[in-house]
Amino acid sequence: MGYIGNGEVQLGFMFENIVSNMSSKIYARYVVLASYLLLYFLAFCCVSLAAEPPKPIVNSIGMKMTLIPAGEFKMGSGESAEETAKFFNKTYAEGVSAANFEEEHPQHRVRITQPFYLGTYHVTRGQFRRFVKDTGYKTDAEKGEKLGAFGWNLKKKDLDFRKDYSWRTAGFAQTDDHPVVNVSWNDAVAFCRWLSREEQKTYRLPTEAEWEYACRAGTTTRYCNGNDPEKLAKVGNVLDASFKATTPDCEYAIKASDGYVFTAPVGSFAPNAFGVYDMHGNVQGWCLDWYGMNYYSISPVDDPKGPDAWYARSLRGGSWYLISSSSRSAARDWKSPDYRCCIIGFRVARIP
Ligand SMILES: [Ca+2]
Repeated sequence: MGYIGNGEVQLGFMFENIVSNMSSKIYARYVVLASYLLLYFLAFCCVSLAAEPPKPIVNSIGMKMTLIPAGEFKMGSGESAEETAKFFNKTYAEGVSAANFEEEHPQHRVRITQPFYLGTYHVTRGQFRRFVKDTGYKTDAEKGEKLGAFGWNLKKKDLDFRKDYSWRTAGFAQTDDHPVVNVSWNDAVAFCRWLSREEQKTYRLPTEAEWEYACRAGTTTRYCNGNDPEKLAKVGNVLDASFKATTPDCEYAIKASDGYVFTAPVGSFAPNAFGVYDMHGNVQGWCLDWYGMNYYSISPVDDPKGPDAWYARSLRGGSWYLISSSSRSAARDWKSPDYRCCIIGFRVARIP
């Protein structure tokens, strides 16, 4: 309609123009709305993909292994040793000093350069039994001059070293789905060697850096689910109200209940963002490294493996028996490679 001059035609033109403009605006709104919906859909897909960790693979002995992507993180505590001591003394009367936490400093950049598989759960008694049955292996608790391990003494209501304690019996009930305990670092390494032979793959203990990276799963807080120790009961089996109910003298337990006094079957709690379970509590896990008190000051950025030698190996993760400051992502511990206790187990890493 290019003609202007006739009123009727002009009105018609105006009407058509208005309708055309309205149609264009409505059309434009639909286009904008559709674009938004598409963007929301794409964003939802991306978030879903990001939030959904890859499904674990299952190895030849039925052990689930979760792929941990390569990446970078800050290793060590984000709060000062003094702040950590102050918080846990004030909240749980833990009676710890800042010196207990200095080895988590300085917080430093670490890069895990290659993806690796990590046991989705701790190695279970059932899996360890298979290794023993297949090889006739005797653990450190079952051989040598000093037989035995630290198990639970029901009368004393405390840990006790006894000759008859080993991975087979720890002084409390365990099924084959519970994490194996009373295994030394030597025993854990023997298990990895056996599994490597069986599958012609490289199985080993995770390094401390790999452990903390997998535990944090992108978080920078005390625990993989925040800073509040009371929320530990959602992600792990720690020193809690269930324990305190049987041992009223225990002053340090969190007030929340995780439902377990001793060990829990593996995978009983919520996983972290990588899809790994029980990184806080249940049992401490052996790491590959020799322990280094001052190692964080000299640690390389790429794939740190700990000092060349010391007399103790690294432990991570806290346990059903330890105070909640010990279950933090940054918390470090160590014991000699032949040490065995009913609060210590392990999980394995596999090089893809
Ligand atoms: Ca507990």
